[in-house]
Amino acid sequence: MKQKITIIGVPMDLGQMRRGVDMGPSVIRYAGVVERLEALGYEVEDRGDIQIGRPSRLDVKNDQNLKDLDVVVKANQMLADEVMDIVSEGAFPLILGGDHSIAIGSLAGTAKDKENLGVIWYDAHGDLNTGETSPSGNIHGMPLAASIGLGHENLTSIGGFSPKVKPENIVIIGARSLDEGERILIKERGIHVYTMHEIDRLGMSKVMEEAAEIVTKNTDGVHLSLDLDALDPNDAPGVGTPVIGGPTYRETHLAMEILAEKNIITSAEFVEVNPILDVKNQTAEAAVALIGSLFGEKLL
Ligand code: HAR
Ligand code: MN
Ligand code: MN
Ligand code: MN
Repeated sequence: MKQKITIIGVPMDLGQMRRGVDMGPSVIRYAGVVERLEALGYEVEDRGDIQIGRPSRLDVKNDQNLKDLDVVVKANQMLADEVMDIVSEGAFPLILGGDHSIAIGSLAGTAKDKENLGVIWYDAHGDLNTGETSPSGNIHGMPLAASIGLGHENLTSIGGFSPKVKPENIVIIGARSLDEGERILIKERGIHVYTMHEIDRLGMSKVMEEAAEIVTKNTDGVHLSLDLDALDPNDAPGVGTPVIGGPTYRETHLAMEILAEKNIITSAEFVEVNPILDVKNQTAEAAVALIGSLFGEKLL
């Protein structure tokens, strides 16, 4: 029997400043995520969306360089509870974003019952800022820092425990835009990073082999956090912070296929799809195709 997959949507767009990414869960559904997984023989439950307490105004609250902190915290706490419940039912949590600030709740939920969670962070960015180091105050640039216990206490304490992951169990893949504070942190904490340089040099296949080994060493589960802005903007234009020179759709497919073969992923999220910025739902369709590959879809 295949493990049941439970989908939860998080229509969050307050972790950054470009409106529209709150529609991500909805367009990923329209691109056929449930049907795609059912065609692979999975039982799929869609729990619908977390209710974000969206402020009716569009002016931003910004204390301590943490924009809309309270709403982001509240939504992440709800997500953490929901993910814990999914895990307790024995299902695979598949989380649809929403901006990347929701990874704080995803990781709180998936790390709760685990000794050591491994994390694959597939992203153009490091998301290792805190209010002190962030150039933007956007919380979607901070979830990985919060998950290793750094930053504002309201962010680090989501789920009622901290840290969620140890730096040595994290692998960032696809990085090509890192801020100064993030670079220092990566070196200080020994976070593994495969930048575009390593992907160019070693090839995606070797990078994924090495990454899989790192995240499974001394861990009892692996979360995949896939930010669609990791992909080259030619292949995934519908994102708020595109950075040129990323892995292609094909290379990312290969990455997902390797993870499927190794059968190591125990929870996953696909974030940052923004239909307002997209071209004919291409980015949502890419997300669904990648989800298919992650769950073992093959041509023959
Ligand atoms: N590093 C920059 C910041 O903190 C940009 C972050 C962009 N983040 C995301 N998530 N899209 O990866 O503001
Ligand atoms: Mn239940
Ligand atoms: Mn990100
Ligand atoms: Mn990113």
